[in-house]
Amino acid sequence: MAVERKVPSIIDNPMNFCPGCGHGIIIRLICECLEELGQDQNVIFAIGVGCSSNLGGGLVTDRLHCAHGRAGAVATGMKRVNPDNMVITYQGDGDAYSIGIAESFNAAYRNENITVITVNNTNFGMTGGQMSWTTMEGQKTTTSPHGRDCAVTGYPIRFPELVANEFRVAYAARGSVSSPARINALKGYIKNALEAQINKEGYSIVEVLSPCAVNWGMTPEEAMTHIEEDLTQYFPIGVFQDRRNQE
Ligand SMILES: Cc1ncc(C[n+]2csc(CCOP(=O)(O)OP(=O)(O)O)c2C)c(N)n1
Repeated sequence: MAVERKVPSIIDNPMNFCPGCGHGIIIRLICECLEELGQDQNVIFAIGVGCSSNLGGGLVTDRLHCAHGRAGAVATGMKRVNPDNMVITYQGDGDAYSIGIAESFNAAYRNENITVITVNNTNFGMTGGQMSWTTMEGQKTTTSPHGRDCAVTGYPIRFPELVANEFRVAYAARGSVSSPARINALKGYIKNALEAQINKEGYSIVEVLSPCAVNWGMTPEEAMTHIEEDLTQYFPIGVFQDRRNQE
C-alpha cells in the first residue's frame, strides 16, 4: 500500500522554481523538521534576495525579506527581541557570501542563537548566473565567460568550515540534495541545527549544495551528477562542528 506523504501545514502555495532546482526540496525539508519539532507555528524567517525569496510566497509564517545580504543582522534583531521564536535565515551563496559576508560572519562571530540555511548553487541564480564567491575554478558564468580564474578572483569560500574552525559556533554542516540518501542526511543536519537553537546553544549553519540546471546549462540529471562528482570534491559533505549538549 502506498504511504501517504503529508505536505507540511505551513506550505500553502506552490513556489515557482526552475525545473531541476533544489530550493523546493530544501524548503520542504526545513518545514518537515519544524513540524516534527513542534516549531512550525513558532518560526520567523529572515529571507535573502534571490531565488531564495520565493520561499516568502509559499509559506504561512512570519517572515521578512531582508535587504540584500543582510539576513544575518536582521535575524540577530529578530531573535534578540523574540528569544522564544525559532529564527531561520534562508539565503543563496551570492546573498550570504558575496554581498553579505560581513553580516554573515558577524552573526557567527557573536554565536547568535539563530539557524542559517545557505543554498550554494555556485552562482547568482536569479539574476542570470553571475560568478559568486562559491563559483568553482574554471566555471563559466555570465561574468566569467572564459571560466573563473581564481588567481585573479580568489578561491571559492568554504564558509561552514571557516566558522566551525575559527568561531565558537554550536553547529556547522554541509549537505546536498543530489540523491535520496543525501536528502535524508541533509534533513538530519537541518534538524540538528534547529535543535541547537531550541537548546539555546548558539549559531547553527547548514550550507546546501543545490543544482542550478538552467544557469549551469545542464539537464536536471546532469546537474545532480555535477554536484556529486565535482562539487563535493571541493565542498565536502558532513558535520564540521557539533557542540550540542557538550557543555
Ligand atoms: C542591493 C541589490 N543588489 C543587487 C540586486 C540584484 N539581485 C537580485 S537577486 C540576485 C542574486 C542572488 O543570488 P544568490 O544569493 O546566489 O541566490 P540564488 O538566486 O542563486 O538562489 C541579485 C544580485 C538587488 N536586488 N539588490
